Amino acid sequence: MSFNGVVPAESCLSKIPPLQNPVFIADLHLAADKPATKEAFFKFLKNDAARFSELVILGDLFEFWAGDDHAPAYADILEALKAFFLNGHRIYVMHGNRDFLLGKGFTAATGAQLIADPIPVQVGFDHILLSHGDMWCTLDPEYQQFRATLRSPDVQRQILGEKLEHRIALAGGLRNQSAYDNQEKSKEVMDVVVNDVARSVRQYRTKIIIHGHTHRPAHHTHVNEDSRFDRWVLPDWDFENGRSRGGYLSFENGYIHFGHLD
Ligand SMILES: [Mn+2]
Repeated sequence: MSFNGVVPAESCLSKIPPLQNPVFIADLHLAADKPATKEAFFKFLKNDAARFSELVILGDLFEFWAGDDHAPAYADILEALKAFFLNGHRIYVMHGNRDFLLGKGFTAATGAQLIADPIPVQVGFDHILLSHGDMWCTLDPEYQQFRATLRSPDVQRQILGEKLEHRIALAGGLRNQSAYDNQEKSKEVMDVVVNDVARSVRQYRTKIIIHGHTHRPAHHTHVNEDSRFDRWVLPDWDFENGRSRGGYLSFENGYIHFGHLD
């Protein structure tokens, strides 16, 4: 069976209207077998996100998404997003390296809009560059090659032409391989290369970056010879087995803040 529709790589907006009052999250890695993390997300939508006009998800909302026909496995999450959307919030979702196959079926089910990686946005009076972050993990050329392949529309068309079970098996294999590879790789290799972030800062004429992916939440101020920029890194989420790791970034009254979940 061949897939003739518009593939996820071709479904992302590269420009969005200015954000008024956004909240940012990333790397929740939601899955059916992570009930506590899902519950934390539902609580976040009700208690924390409700006061923001825009919810911006910077990749890896899902542990893995094998294509929009995988949606029934995540029905409760899609419903929660749809309810949040119907309450008058805008939802923007960026592809991560685990859910790069989110497409038109996902956006139709939730009211969310897919955004390109990276994407410059105006927030209040600031210009901010948003990214999942893995594009700057350039000390790992193998990973970058792999990433480029999976983001190619032709490759995506081919993958989505496979049966769902095959895609789920493929994704499982990739995750095991990546967990194995990551054990072998040094911490440095798994982080972003600041010089490459700085290049994007110059290209997009921004002073503020928000990204996820590295699971190293922090606020860095980087000073180069000719430039200075702020890099905010989102936390990943994990509430299983008594853990309580997670959080968000918000932009309120001209300031970016880390927000903690109750
Ligand atoms: Mn990631």
